Amino acid sequence: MGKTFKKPEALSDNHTHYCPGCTHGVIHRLVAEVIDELGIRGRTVGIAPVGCAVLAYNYFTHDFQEAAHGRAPAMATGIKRVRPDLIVFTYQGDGDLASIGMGEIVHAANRGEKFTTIFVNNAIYGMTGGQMAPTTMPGQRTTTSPFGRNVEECGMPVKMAELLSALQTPGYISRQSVIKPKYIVKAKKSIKKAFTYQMEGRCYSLVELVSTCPTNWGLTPLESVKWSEENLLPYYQLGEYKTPEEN
Ligand SMILES: Cc1ncc(C[n+]2csc(CCOP(=O)(O)OP(=O)(O)O)c2C)c(N)n1
Ligand code: SF4
Repeated sequence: MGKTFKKPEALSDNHTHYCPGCTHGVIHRLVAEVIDELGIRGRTVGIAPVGCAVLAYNYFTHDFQEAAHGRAPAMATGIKRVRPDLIVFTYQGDGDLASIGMGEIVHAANRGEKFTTIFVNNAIYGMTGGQMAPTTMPGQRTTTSPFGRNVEECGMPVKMAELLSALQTPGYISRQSVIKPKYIVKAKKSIKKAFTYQMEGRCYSLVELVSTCPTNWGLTPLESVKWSEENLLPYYQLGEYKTPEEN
């Protein structure tokens, strides 16, 4: 009997190190499916972040580089400028991209660097044990905000898709989610669009993906989906925030 469901060629056979209910694996699969469908595996380079996805290079069968914390956009800029024929993407968490790497991502997007960013927003620092991130929700308890995020002291959570889409330089900026199948279908379409714009040499592209971190949220995988849908999605509204056609 033929296989009806198989692993994309862009994904390796390695066993995952991600926690049960973590959406990093779902996002890896979506990226790999898009790479297969676009036929670009032989010329794709991913840039791994510092964060739980630091080991992303173990899961993809195309080339990968590792960047210092938050510096993936600088590495992607260098690779893409030297080899514009390559398809380059950074894979970054919210601690990596919106905290230590905030300057890097804003300037790369503003320069209109022609690579793609996959931005995983799980509202917390996962790898280091659950500290508050720029994206942590008001009142959300973390190891560094044990009484909940205090917006008087820390401000409101940073909305990266909105912030980057305010730049005048043409780009593709979208926010999707991967917590349920109905969101995953749209997320994949957006990731494919982002890579396609890059293939056409059009613009910088970023897809933010509202995710989960059951381990550091202290919830079960199912509770995490519910918490994400009830607390993150009303604040981090899904949709396409900027398209190159609008510019
Ligand atoms: C220069 C530097 N500062 C701090 C750290 C510690 N550190 C490692 S991962 C991380 C945060 C990761 O969080 P996020 O980017 O949200 O990814 P997640 O683990 O949630 O996927 C931090 C602060 C580091 N490795 N290097
Ligand atoms: S700590 Fe959180 S982000 Fe990291 S693998 Fe576990 S669930 Fe995923």
